[in-house]
Amino acid sequence: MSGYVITYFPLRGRAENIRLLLGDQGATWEEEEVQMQDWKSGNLKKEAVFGQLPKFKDGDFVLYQSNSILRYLGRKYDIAGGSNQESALIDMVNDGVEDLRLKFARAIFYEPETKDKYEADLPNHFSAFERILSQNCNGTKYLVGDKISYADYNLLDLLQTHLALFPACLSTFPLLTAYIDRITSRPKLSEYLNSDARKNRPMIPKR
Ligand SMILES: N[C@@H](CCC(=O)N[C@@H](CS)C(=O)NCC(=O)O)C(=O)O
Repeated sequence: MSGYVITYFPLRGRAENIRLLLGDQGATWEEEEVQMQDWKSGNLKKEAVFGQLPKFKDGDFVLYQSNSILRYLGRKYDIAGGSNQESALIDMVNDGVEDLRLKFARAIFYEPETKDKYEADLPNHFSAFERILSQNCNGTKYLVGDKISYADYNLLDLLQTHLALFPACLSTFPLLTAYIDRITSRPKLSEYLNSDARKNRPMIPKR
C-alpha cells in the first residue's frame, strides 16, 4: 500500500482532482469518508488547519488545501514542470482553474439565482483554456509542455463537472473536447473513471 489516505465527504468535490492524479499515476489510496453530521459534531473540523477538507496523508505527513496537495503530488510524481518556468506556467494555469472553480461554486451552491448568467458566461472562461491548449503543440497535447501535469487533472475534473451540469457547454471548443477524450482514454485513468468507487461517488452534494 502507498500509505495515502484521502479524508473527505462522500463526494467527488474538491478531492476528485487528487483522485484523478493518483489513479492515473497508478497509485492506490484509502478513503476516509466523513459524514456531515460527524463533521459538525466531532473534532475533525477543529483539527483541520483551515477548518475544511480534503485532508491528505502520505504516511505520517498530513496536508490540507486541495491545490497544495496537487502540487505536492505533482512534484512527487515529476508532473509539476521540468524547469522553473515550466512549473510557473503550470501553477498559473492551475490558478486559472481555481478561479473558475470558485465562480462555479458561487453560482451553483451559494447564489443559485446567478446560475443562468454563469452558464451564459462560460464561453468567456473556456476560451482562455482553449487558447492555452492551442498555443502548446496546436492543442494536441496538454496544458503545458509535452507531458501531463497536476493542472491537467484539475482542469479535467472541472470540465467533467461542467459537462454533467451543462451538457452543451463545450460544443464550440473542439480542442477542449478532444483534450478530454485524450486524457480520459489513458489506460490507468480510464480504469479509475470506470471503477464503481468513482461512479458511485456523487459529484456534488444533493440539495
Ligand atoms: N481551499 C480549500 C477549500 C476546501 C473547502 O471548501 N472544503 C469544503 C468542502 S468542498 C468544506 O470543508 N466544507 C465544510 C466546512 O467548511 O465546514 C481547498 O481547496 O481544499
